[in-house]
Amino acid sequence: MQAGPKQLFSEELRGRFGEANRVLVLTGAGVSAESGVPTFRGGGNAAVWKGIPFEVISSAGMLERDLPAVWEWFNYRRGLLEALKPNPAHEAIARWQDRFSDFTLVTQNIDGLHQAAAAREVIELHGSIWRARCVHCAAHHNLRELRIDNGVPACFDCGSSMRPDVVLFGEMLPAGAFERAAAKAAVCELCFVVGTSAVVYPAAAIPEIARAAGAYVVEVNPERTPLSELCNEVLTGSAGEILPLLG
Ligand code: BV8
Ligand code: ZN
Repeated sequence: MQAGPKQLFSEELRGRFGEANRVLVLTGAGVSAESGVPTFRGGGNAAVWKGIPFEVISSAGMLERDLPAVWEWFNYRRGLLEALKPNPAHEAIARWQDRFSDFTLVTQNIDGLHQAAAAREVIELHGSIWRARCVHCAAHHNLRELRIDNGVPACFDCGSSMRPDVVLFGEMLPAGAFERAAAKAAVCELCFVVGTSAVVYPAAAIPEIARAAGAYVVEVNPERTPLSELCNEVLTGSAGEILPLLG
């Protein structure tokens, strides 16, 4: 049944939102959709770039085979992001960090839009498109300051190739990132899963951990996902419209 905005949330969710201390939000590409960032899945679309499916171009294997092509793909996406701004969903989530005494924001996104909306602490499970790192030494470089439009940049410190500081398919997540998110999921009272198709692991395990530990899990997405069944409540619609209504 289609509910108007007033009935969109259950009384149960309103009550829990008003009383919770420990809240965790997991976001995916859909939270940035209303800023103009293309999603990867959903809406029947599968992202393809120059004929290459994104799960291939964004993979550890491609990095080994063709690092210049991987840079070209991320330069293209960084170029699209440059002009984009956070939307009301990012802004609502940033407000929540001051509303709840123990608030954790975990994102699969690499776009930096949560930080642009003034989110202070973000667990970035898949890295950031705004950083490069050296394949050899520990050096990291800020790509907001350093323009890289062509070719493979060399590390300032050791001269080796740099790569985008993102987690590609087949790569491990940054040390400790999943563990920190999982630990918070295991103790949160309320867990929001916003704008993710919930098919990429281990990120999709975060709400599963929360649910198994007894949290109230709420999905915000215009489409159903493999996670929908497990959720206590599914809010069907766009994040930019729904989240500001909560608070
Ligand atoms: C790893 C960065 C260990 C790069 C990305 C089975 C079990 C466990 C793992 C696997 C498995 N099979 C395969 C794996 C491995 C693989 C995986 O999960 N594959 C899946 C696809 C089956 N995982 C990995 O490789 C991970 N590493 O497992 O390490 C290991 C390593 C080596 C050897 C052994 C073990 C690393 C995964 C990291 C991938 N990196 N990003 C880049 O961006 O190019 S993934 C990519 O998908 C995105 O960046 C994003 O981070 C991620 C998830 O996508 P979503 O955010 O969910 O976005 P999506 O487009 O899918 O969905 C958008 C949703 O928004 C839709 O539901 C839509 O309806 C909704 N929406 C639209 N508009 C709105 C909206 N919602 C709200 N409001 C709106 N307005
Ligand atoms: Zn180096």
